[in-house]
Amino acid sequence: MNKQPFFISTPIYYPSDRLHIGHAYCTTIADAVARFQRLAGRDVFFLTGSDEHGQKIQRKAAENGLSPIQYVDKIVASFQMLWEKLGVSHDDFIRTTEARHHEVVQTIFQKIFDQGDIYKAAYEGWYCTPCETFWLERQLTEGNCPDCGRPVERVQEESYFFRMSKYQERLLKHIEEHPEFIQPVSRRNEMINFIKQGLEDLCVSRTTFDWGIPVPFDRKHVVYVWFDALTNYITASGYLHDPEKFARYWPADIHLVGKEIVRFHSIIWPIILMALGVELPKQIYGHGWLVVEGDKMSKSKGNVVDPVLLIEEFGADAIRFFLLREINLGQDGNFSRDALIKRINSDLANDLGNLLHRTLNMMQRYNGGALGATEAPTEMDAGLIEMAKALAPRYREQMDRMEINAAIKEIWQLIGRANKYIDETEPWILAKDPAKAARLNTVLQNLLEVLAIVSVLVAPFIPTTAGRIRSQLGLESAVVPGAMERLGNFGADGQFQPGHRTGKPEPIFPRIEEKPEEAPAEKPANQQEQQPEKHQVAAVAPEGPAEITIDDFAKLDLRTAKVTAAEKVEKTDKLLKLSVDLGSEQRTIVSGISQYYSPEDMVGRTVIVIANLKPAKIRGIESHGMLLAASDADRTMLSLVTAPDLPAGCKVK
Ligand code: ME8
Repeated sequence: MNKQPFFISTPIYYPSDRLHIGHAYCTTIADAVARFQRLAGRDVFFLTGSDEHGQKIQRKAAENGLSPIQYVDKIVASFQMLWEKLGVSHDDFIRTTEARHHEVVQTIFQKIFDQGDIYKAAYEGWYCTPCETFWLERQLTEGNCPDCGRPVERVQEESYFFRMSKYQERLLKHIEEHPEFIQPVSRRNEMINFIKQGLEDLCVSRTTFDWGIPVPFDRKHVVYVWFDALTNYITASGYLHDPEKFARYWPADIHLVGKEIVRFHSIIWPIILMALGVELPKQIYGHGWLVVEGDKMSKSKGNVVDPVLLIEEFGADAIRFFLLREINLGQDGNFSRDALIKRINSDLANDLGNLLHRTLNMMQRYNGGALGATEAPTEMDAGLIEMAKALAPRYREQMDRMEINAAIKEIWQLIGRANKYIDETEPWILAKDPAKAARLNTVLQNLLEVLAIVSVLVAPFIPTTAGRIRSQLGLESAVVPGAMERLGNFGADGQFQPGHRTGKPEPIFPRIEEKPEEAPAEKPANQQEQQPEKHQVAAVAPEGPAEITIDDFAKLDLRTAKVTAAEKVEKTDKLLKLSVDLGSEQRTIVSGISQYYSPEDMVGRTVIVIANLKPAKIRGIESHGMLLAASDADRTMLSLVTAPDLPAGCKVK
């Protein structure tokens, strides 16, 4: 195999409780990086797993009336189910209770003991069980754990100690000589300061509980859970059991971890490896924390967000996209339902969804779904083509630097440019003139090329959607490993030749209605005619509206009208400005249907209009009348009421 190897890991999570959106955040980042590296042609080993030993787990199991293994089996199954639902593409899931891992931990503990770097002594100090961390008196903050702020417990036991102090200078030198070793740079500086204060030898065994890996030469002791947990990275990459695999993937390229455990990974772990004579990982990347509505998640605050429920409500790709797009990797980020819905609506339903829908709709309407003969591109196409060609290399650089949200922004700039290109090239006008058929097909071909590039580049972030886009484009749905290589070839691969058939346009991300309680800026229902962002036909409440008489109905002046021109209202997601012919007069109507109909879809349609609706100013445009449309309860589908066989101006009764 001559592909370059790439090894990325997540932390192995404690199965003390079900995972929340913060854990899903870390694993989603690692998954996006792993998928990107596969696209870039690397041979990826992506590892995640569970950290199952220690006092915290033993206590939790007891509280639940279960043995530790019964307890962790249940919770680990929920981890695996979550990763499957979230579309996580790990190559291995390591459980620290597996025999392969026990063997490695015992082997290395023995080796380090034999060489004199582990020794026995009395320990007296403090222990934070939630963090599974030893602290010295002077390190406590007002008597509590300096990391999580919770109370610590006094520990007095005979223990084995790991001679960390011996390796302090070597580690410092390594960090100083390898600026990429700890990232981002703020974490690196913190670690340098921490080490310079002096490293104490680390207590690496416990005797007051037994849920752990026994010390091989002294069975009263179990191995300290962090010594056990960190070792997972070499167990899974074959240190003891598969030397060929180990030679291939080790050292790891990135241990991705939350900022609170950078210290364990960039101090304890490298020193264990130095003691073993094993190369150090290339990088420890400390990502920021996800807070919820500005607040740290905690059970006591009742603000813990369950990723499974979110996935069930919005779909995995939407959640993945939000986490990857919204947050700068090294910094803390905020999760809010409101921001999630806004992001789905603006980027996925609107920008990406519309580009795909408009393009495929035009392919259907003008070409019956098959690309026709094209001609040479014009100057009008050059900007789009250049931008598309330049995207893949820029994206690759950003992804290599772990600037994930910047890479996503870059793709969306191309999507925005392509949407604008449709407005500039006006395919609906080209379609009216048979002499312009080749030009129309060139425009469509360019749009298909852009969408194909986008489908590859978004695959690390929204893998299911990428496949759906590709099948609608009439391409192989899977994005193949190494697919990035040819992306700068705009058009040269000839995947969209005359005769190429595209599929039926199907919405990839239905818009989500922002409920009034989530979007207080919205107006009350009795002002709906003034409220352009709402669809015209409200879903009928279960009890139904009040009865009306025929005279009430007669008050409505419903008429057929032909749409003569249509355009998007600038800086809005939902609005179209329509010019309609009512037979006797021309009107302008602003309608909130842009996520269902593109301007070119609208021109030529005969719709039903409430003609005697009081005019209203919508985004500065006087709108006179309203179109009738039907939609399902959650507004995933909306269809205009039309009268295709009638001329404009007919009365609807
Ligand atoms: O620390 N925001 O496991 P753990 C972002 N078993 N990320 C978060 C988060 C939040 N609010 N909350 C948790 C352990 N995480 C050890 C690791 S590795 C050898 C052993 C993520 O279950 C973040 O990546 O407490 C953090 O480092 C990890 O979950 C901690 O998971």
